[in-house]
Amino acid sequence: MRPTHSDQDTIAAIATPLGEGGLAVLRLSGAQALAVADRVFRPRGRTSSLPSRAASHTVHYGHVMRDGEVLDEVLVTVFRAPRSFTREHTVEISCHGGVFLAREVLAAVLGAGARLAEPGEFTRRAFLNGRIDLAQAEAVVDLIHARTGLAASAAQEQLAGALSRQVQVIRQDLLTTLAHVEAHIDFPDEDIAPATHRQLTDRIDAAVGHMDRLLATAGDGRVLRRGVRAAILGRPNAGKSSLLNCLLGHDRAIVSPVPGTTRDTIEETANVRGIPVVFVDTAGLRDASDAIEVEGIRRSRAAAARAEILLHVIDASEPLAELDRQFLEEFANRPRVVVLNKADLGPGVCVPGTIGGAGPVVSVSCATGAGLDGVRQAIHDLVWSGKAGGEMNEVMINARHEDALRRGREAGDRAAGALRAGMSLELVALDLRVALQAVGEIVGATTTDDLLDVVFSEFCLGK
Ligand SMILES: Nc1nc2c(ncn2[C@@H]2O[C@H](COP(=O)(O)OP(=O)(O)OP(=O)(O)O)[C@@H](O)[C@H]2O)c(=O)[nH]1
Ligand SMILES: [Mg+2]
Repeated sequence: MRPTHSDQDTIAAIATPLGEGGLAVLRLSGAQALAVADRVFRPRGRTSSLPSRAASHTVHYGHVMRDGEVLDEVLVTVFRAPRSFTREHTVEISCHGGVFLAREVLAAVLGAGARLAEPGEFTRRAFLNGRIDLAQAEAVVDLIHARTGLAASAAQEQLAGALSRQVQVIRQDLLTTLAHVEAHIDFPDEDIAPATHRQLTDRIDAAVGHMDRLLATAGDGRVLRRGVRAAILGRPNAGKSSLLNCLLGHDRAIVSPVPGTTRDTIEETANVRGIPVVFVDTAGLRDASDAIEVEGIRRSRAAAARAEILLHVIDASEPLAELDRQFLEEFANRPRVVVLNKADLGPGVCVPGTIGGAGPVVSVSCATGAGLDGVRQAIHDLVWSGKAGGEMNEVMINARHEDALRRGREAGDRAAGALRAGMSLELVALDLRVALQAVGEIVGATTTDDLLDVVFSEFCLGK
């Protein structure tokens, strides 16, 4: 949401999650942050002082007061502009946790002249004041939402400017080319020398190639941000729920020797070698007569349709059933891991060599835990197989960047085509400007309020 108030206001919010924590941190930012803090804070002890008299990056012990009463015992940290996240005067008040107390301290601060911050408004100010660019602002959200170490480190790279630097290289190539093209438009009598002409098209091609390499990271970015869905399928009693529990490391689904135990789908996320994987346990697939089971089976087929990866669980202690053959064929072209379960019951009737089709086949025992690492490895390999590696690995674009890059790439391609075809330089310049505009949106060099609203609406309060 767009701040309905001015960007000049001094804003405050609780920056820690509301709940029964040991501490809560309240953040205050704006031109009046020190004055507002002065009004609620009474320093205690010789080394503490009022925020307005404090040096930057110092911590002060004292009390938050309201109506002459001590509200809480706190530590106040002072950051003087421009040496803060927002580049404004910033005060952080660490008070005791608990929903009630933190809210009381916030109320005191609001009563002293600050207004409640909108979601993402601190980060929005950091962007507006040139502290970070838009891609870095988005990385703050990614970092907060990261569910695995790998996702967090990718977000950290983006926050540190890895994506922004690549985007700047692309923009620089486009800008230099545009400057050349415009110079020739201004002097229409001079023909572009063949060597210069080649240089210009080469440079646009380089920018387009660079955009392609960034676009290729979109899939990886989606994996790390949203995770992948893996549906666990198979006949009743094959051990699907047991596999889910083993992969999660705790008993989430009910396991029983009665076929048809799981009737609804169960979802839960686990960290598989750095990839957030949403495992979906489903009802066993068979020709059921009971109406609830029929509905359960319909849901498991739907879960399979929505999943990026299928884990087909087969009870290897029994001969391969007709239905398993059917599934093996039906899902042959999907990214799939065939899990031969119950390996502890002996060599098994059904062994890896007998399973036709592509894709990994792993023997496991959910009873003993043997082979589970093989399942994790197979999932990992399916997700990352054939993906761009090397330096690009740390840069993973999101859906907004992807959209901007597609538009930028198209326009860049048109510009190169027009230049090669000897079309009017005005047309070339026009497409270069469109490309620049699109690529600039990624870092916020070219923005609109609407765009900022979309980006910052993802944020929670206090960020
Ligand atoms: N010996 C052995 N038994 C297993 C293994 N995995 C599962 N079981 C047993 O097989 C039975 C069925 O397991 P579940 O995990 O409930 O099977 P399911 O595929 O979820 O079954 P439905 O929900 O009914 O479709 C239970 O009695 C489990 O204890 C295994 O690796 N070895
Ligand atoms: Mg089950």
